[in-house]
Amino acid sequence: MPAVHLPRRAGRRTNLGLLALLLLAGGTGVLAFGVGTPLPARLVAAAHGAAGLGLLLLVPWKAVVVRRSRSRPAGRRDPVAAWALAVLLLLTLVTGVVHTATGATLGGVGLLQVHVAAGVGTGALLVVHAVGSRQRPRPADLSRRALLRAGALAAGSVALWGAVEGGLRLAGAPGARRLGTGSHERGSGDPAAMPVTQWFTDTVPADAGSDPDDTVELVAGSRTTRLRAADLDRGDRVTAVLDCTGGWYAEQQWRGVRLDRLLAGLDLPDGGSVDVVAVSGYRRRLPLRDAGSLLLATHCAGRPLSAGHGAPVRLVAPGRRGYWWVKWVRRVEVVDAPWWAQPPVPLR
Ligand code: HEM
Ligand SMILES: Nc1nc2c(c(=O)[nH]1)N[C@H]1C(S)=C(S)[C@@H](COP(=O)(O)O)O[C@H]1N2
Ligand SMILES: [Mo]
Repeated sequence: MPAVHLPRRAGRRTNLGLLALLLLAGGTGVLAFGVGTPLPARLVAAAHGAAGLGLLLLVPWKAVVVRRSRSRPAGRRDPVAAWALAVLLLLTLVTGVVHTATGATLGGVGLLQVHVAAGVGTGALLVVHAVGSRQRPRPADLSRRALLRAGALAAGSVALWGAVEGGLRLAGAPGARRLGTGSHERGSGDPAAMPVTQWFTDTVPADAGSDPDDTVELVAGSRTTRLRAADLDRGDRVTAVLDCTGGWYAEQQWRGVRLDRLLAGLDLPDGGSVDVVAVSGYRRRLPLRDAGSLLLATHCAGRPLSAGHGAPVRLVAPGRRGYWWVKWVRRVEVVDAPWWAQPPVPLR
C-alpha cells in the first residue's frame, strides 16, 4: 500500500489543518448566533461555510493517516472515540449543507438545530481526541512552505464554498434566497404561518393575552408605573425582520409603542440599560441608547399578537437575532448596569 509511505510530517500537517478548520468553523458558528446585521452576518456565515466545507478537502489525506495508524501495533488506543468523532462530524457537515441548501425541517425540528447540537458534540469529542494525540507546535510550522500550504488550503476552502453557492443559484435551490445569516424565509406578512419558537425551555403561558387587564410594570429608579397592555398600542409602527437562530426569518409589520417614547420624561442613567422581562422570567438587557429603535409591540400585520407570538406585548428589536425579541413582556426596568452584564444568551 503506497499510502503507508506518506511522510510522518504530512500526517502531522493534515491533523493541524483539520484542527485549524474545525476551530474556525466552531468559532464562526458561535459568532453567527451573535450577529444580526446584514454585512457582518454574511461574512461570518461565509467564513463558517468555507471552513466547514474545507474539511472535505483534507479527507483523502486523513484517510491515509488513519490507515497508517491502524497498521501500526501501537496505534490509537481508543478507536471508538475517534470513530464517534468522525460520525458526529459527518452528521454536522451533512446537516449544515442540507440546511443551507434547503432549509428543511424534520418533524418540526430544524436541521440547523441538529447541526448545532452535532457541532457542539463534535467540539467536545475533538478536545478528547486532540489531547490524546497531541501535535506540538514546531518552528517548521511557520516556514514558508507551511504557510503556502495553509494558504492553498484556505483558497481551496473558499473556492469550494463559492462553488456550492454557485450551484445553489444555478439549481434555483431555496438556499439561493436565504438571508446573510443563513436563515430561510417563513411566514413573512402572515404571522399565522410564522413558526412559534422558544429559545430553550420556556413555554407559551396558558393565559397569554386572554386578560384585557394585563399590565406591564415600568420601573425606573424608585418609580414603578403599571401600564395596561391595551394602552401600549400607541400607533408606532416598524417593519422588521425576526431572524431566529433556528434558521428561519420573517418580515412583519409591527405596531405598539417605541421604547424611547415610553421612557420619555424618566430619569435615565448615562450608559445604562433596560431589562425586558417576560412573565416566565425569560429576559434580555439592552442598551438605553437603542431605545429609539426598539418597539413594545401589541400588534403584528394589523392584528393583536397571538398567544404564541407573545400576547399581549412583546419586544421588537430590529437588527438583533430572535432571542432578543422577548415575548409576554411583564416588566421593563431601567438599570445602571451595562447591557453586556448578562449571560450572552438566555438561560431558559
Ligand atoms: C464542528 C463544528 C462545525 C462544522 C464543521 C460546521 C460546518 C458547517 C457547514 C459545512 C455548513 C454548510 C455551509 C455551506 O454549505 O455553505 C454549515 C452551515 C451553518 N452552520 Fe455550521 N458547523 C459547525 C458548527 C456550528 C455551530 C456550533 C453553529 C452555531 C452555533 C453553526 C451554525 C451554522 C449556520 C447558521 C449555518 C448556515 C450558514 C449559511 O447558511 O451560510 N455551525 N456549518
Ligand atoms: N419569553 C420568551 N420570549 C422569547 C423566546 C422565549 O423562549 N421566551 N424565544 C425567543 C426566540 S429564540 C425567538 S426566535 C423569538 C420567536 O418569536 P415567535 O415565536 O413569535 O416566532 O422569540 C423570542 N422571544
Ligand atoms: Mo430563536
